[in-house]
Amino acid sequence: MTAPEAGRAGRSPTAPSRMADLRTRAEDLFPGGVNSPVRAFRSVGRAPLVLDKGAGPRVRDADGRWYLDYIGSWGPAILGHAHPTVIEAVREAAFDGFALGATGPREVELGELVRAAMPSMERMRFTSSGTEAAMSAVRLARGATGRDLVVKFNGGYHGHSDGLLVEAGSGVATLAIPGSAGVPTPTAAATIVVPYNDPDAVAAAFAAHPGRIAAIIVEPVAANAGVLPPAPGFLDRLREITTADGALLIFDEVITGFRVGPGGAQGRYGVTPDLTVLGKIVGGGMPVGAYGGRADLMAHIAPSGPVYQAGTLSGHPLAMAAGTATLRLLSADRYDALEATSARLEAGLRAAAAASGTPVGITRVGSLLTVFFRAGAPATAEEAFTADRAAYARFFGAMLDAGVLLAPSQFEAWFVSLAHGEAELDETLATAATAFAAVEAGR
Ligand code: KE4
Repeated sequence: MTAPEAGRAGRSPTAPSRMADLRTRAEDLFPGGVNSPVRAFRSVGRAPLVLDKGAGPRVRDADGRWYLDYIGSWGPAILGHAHPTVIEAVREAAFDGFALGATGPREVELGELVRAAMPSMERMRFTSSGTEAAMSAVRLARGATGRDLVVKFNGGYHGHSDGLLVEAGSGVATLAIPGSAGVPTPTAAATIVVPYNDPDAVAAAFAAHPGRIAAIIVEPVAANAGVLPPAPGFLDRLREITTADGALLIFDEVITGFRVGPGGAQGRYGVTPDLTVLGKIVGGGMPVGAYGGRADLMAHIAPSGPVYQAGTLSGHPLAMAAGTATLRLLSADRYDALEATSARLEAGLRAAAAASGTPVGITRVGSLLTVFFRAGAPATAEEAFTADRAAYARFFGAMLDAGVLLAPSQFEAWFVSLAHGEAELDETLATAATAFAAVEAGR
């Protein structure tokens, strides 16, 4: 697919802005004018974009301006936007009707592809979002172990279910407090929040609550505090600690699944969780989540067992078709290509920042990366949160004005796709050089 011409598509500069009109109407309909908070661009101080089209590595705003895109729908668009093979798969499925309310062949086909890629998912269940999948995996862990407490990491995000929208308590092993209005204190208190990449803090939490923790849920590569790679041996320690205590290890691979390798983070790092949570790429950009793992654990899920979980549109045939078409295109050599592109992007960004004298810490795992506006790469969320958010906002704005769209938050990832080629990287790096200079000019 050739990238369409950047710039405004034949729109007169004096024509009324369709994007402004849509933005106003959206603000009259949705809180913040958005259906998910990060889309509001609040942390970068810009008016949010309204996007009406994606094609390969680019997206178009409602006024016809194209941008080189590194949001990638927050992860799913690993092939680039509107891949023709995926579109055709969804189109073909649509003629068979939409959800028919029973198991269908397309669920079976995608489920077998997922299990072939991640054999630890001996049994699974499709849902309609990552939140639903993570929430269900935690309920299953509690139901299967008979234990109530769950450990998560500071900066880890697993969707917006009450028990996971929490903040760290006063001490390392203390019970959490609500991270959102509307989360009951007793619900939050069933979660313990510890620092990422700190195995001693995890061990302390288990020592303080022996035999009471149902599971650890972890993003094996943290990507919601910006990208934080697991420290060497960290994931292995989590496996050891949970096994020794009789707790379960849940890998939230909503972002890393099919992103950091064909077998996800569990394949990349060789650590096998008891349960895995998926989303994003597994649905090819359609609403799909999944959770699964050891057959003996999944046997607790209704109707086989007493842990209830359900969903009207779970396994939706059009979503299954999009996921299947996407995974079939993600052959192993495609990850080599993503790695080469992403490594060049990282090196180019590092050089551009150095040339402008901008202190940055860049982290990367495969085609996930973050440019932190702080000296040195952070290892924990606490360190990541010291980044200069105002500098990031200036960088974001300079890139956006030059036609390169990054995540509107310092604490998200750049998502590189297979549609980002040499020309796109050249454009990105040339723009970044100017944007870093703008950051310095704004100090
Ligand atoms: P969804 O319910 O948004 O499909 O998935 C929740 C979720 C679960 N686990 C991880 C590791 C996740 O990153 C997410 C959602 N990711 C965010 C961006 N980091 C989605 C963007 C948004 O909230 O709009």
